[in-house]
Amino acid sequence: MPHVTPPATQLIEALRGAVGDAHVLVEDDMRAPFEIDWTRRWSGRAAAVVQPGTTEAVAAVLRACGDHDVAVVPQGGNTGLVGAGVPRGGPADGSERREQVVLSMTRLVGLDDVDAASMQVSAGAGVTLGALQVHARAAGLDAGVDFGARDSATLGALVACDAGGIRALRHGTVRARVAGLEAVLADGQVVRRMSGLLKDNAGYDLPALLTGSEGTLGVITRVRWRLVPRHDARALALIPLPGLADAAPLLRAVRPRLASLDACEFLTDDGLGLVLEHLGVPAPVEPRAPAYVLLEAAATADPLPDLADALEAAGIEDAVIADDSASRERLWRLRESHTEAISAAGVPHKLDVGVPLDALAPFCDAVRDAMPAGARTIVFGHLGDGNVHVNVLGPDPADGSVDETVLRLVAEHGGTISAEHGVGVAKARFLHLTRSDAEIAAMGAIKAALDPRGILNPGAVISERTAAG
Ligand code: 2HG
Ligand code: ZN
Repeated sequence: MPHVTPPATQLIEALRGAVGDAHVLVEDDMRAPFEIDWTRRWSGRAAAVVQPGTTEAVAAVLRACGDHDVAVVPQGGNTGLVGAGVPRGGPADGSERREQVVLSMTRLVGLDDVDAASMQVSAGAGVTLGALQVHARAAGLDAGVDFGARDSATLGALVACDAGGIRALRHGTVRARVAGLEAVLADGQVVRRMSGLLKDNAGYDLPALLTGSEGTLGVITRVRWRLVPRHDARALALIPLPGLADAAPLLRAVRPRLASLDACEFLTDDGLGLVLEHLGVPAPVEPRAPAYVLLEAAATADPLPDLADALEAAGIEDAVIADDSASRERLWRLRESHTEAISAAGVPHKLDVGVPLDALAPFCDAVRDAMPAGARTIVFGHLGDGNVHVNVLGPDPADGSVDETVLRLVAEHGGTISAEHGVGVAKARFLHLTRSDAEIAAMGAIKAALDPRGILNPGAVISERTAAG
């Protein structure tokens, strides 16, 4: 009888041919860290994890997966929170049940010299945000994007989900940082626009299309990153407020008077309490208040006088001011540890949403009121962007009604179901709540044109199954 190689073995052999034996992980314990997300809410089984070291190897992986009709899940630092970077776990997420391969991009770490004249740099998709920041600062510039997971999150993934973070109110989301991209399409073709020309309107803007496409239209391999001026002089204020409703008027009063405003975040005492307990540190202010705003100003010269003037004009009398780096870090740690403190308390329902600034407080109240008895609802986020992180502890993580209730409230308040983490598989079936049928149909047409076999990150962003109504 002739010997027939089983399809799974053929796939593994093809992948080994594409990236080299050492970079195809097939053993359970080797694959495991790539198969579950940070929240522990999303997980699934992959036939293999492949770690290409070049763009050509990425192209070879996509061709091999296409030949074997295997789905490809691109992954960066695996810090995503919407299930877009780990294999699909089961039919509940609406994805097709076929073999999946995790395409880990962390070996693509080339980082070119900074071009000071254009204020740009070319970087591999696997470079971490933290490494880019260090590199840019050494050249007297900065990355223009920052958030807590900076030392794990990778640039390709940041672009793929159009990440936001704490500096978006000044510099925009990652989209504003993209001067060009290199990416591999589903059929293995490489598209490259890395010249960084500021003015280049020759044809459709493919980098713009791929930005925020969450690995469903192509795999980003390199990024031409637009840097920003470096501002070393910083001053931070933590402002206690009687309620969240006071946060929007505060921002409105401060913003026109403070050109150096670099970050504007909000938190509530529920979240702060959890963080203080988790870190075992004292409260930054006594008496505690129901809500807080963190305002940071950054410039080349000390921005503290401007910050103080702006606060005075806004009628703020009590604020904790941090103008040296140790006290600034202490305050920022209280904000940035929210995710970790919440995760230590359980597996949360986690919804990254955006609402117009004036709707932020009423939306947060409505969410709290709508959650089941016994639920612990923690809201915090980026005030300047109307970006709310809703975290709900208590209800079963598999209970989809919590997510649906929150997202319907988002729609009622004129917002978006995804602000900076992406739609992923977590919210694909709710896309229609804040995107019209015409928009979803156009997205589907683009997806079908660029990935006709549907091998790229199936189940993310667009789903066949949508929530009723
Ligand atoms: C943040 O702003 C992150 O800290 C994470 O976007 C938000 O954990 C979250 O809900
Ligand atoms: Zn955030």
